[in-house]
Amino acid sequence: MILYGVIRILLLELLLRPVIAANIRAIYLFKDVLKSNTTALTSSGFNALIIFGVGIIEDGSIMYYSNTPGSTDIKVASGGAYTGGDALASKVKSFKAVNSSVERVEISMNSQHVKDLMAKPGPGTDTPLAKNFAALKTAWGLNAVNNDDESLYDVGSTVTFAKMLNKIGYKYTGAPYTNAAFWKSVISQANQGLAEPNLVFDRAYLQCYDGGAGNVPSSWASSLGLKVVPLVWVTNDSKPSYGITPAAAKTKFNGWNSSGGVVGGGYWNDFDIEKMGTSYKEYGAALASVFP
Ligand SMILES: *[C@@H]1O[C@H](CO)[C@@H](O)[C@H](O)[C@H]1NC(C)=O
Ligand SMILES: *[C@@H]1O[C@H](CO)[C@@H](O)[C@H](O)[C@H]1NC(C)=O
Ligand SMILES: *[C@@H]1O[C@H](CO)[C@@H](O)[C@H](O)[C@H]1NC(C)=O
Ligand SMILES: CC(=O)N[C@H]1CO[C@H](CO)[C@@H](O)[C@@H]1O
Repeated sequence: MILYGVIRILLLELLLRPVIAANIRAIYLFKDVLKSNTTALTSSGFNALIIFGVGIIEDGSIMYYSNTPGSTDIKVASGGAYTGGDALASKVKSFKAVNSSVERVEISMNSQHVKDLMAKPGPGTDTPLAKNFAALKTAWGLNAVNNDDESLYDVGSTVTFAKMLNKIGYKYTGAPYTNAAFWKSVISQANQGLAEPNLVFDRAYLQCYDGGAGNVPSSWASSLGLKVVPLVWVTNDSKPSYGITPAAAKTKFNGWNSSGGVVGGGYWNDFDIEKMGTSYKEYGAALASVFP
């Protein structure tokens, strides 16, 4: 009896552990990471931070574009080396410091120059582009590259790029708001023949605000063949009608959780929380209550 009980508990633990560990609590960092509140970001229960505003230029160098008044654009990797400076490197690395809730840091970019560079010089790991991504990964302690493509939608070069990044240790993720057919193709081709934990494309952060306001996470999960992480936009003065309070976010996350097809939730974005003087703690708690 006792042995049976122990085995049952062990089995239950094994069954539940992956589910519990899989809950994602994400926030996009729109504000310059050197200016945002790191203490709040790492102590409010978020386990995934996604740094917005990274981009590739023609020669394969990588930029961190400023979206914050008073900040300047910084070339963070070039010629196969990290060029972003020590302050930025220690800041990004500190996101996963001891006692931080953060387990994963991603950089988010659009598709600029990806198609050209995948054609020439190609996806080799000895190209300037690949070496730059490898150098940035080491300097910042990165886990994944997030594709925020909202215009090009070229399946072939996107899959080639995702596989190149995976060879140098990155996971690949997306931030869809529309064009499910594109994302479905990218996900199935990038992950062909692979299963967890070896997926190349392992997360879809689904925009459920602005152009994606009508998105239904459970339907997207079925279309993509991958559970999704629905995103809402925090209270803001840019497009106020899409902003929601922590209480309203919790209600949305609860509803989506009941319908299935989700593995967590997240927010667009930290800049608005600080600008509007709302609370990281409250937004974090809303997520944690639905996705512990
Ligand atoms: C940053 O966040 C912490 C914890 O939430 C808070 O105590 C602190 O006042 C904030 N700092 C600034 C400059 O807003
Ligand atoms: C981490 O948290 C524990 C418990 O609160 C504390 O004792 C320890 O000093 C913290 N470590 C760091 C590096 O902040
Ligand atoms: C979220 O959905 C799962 C699966 O249906 C369920 O077990 C869990 O209780 C739900 N969470 C909340 C907070 O309702
Ligand atoms: C729905 C919502 O809370 N939107 C807010 C976004 O930010 C502006 C500026 O404070 C508010 O007026 C809106 O109510």
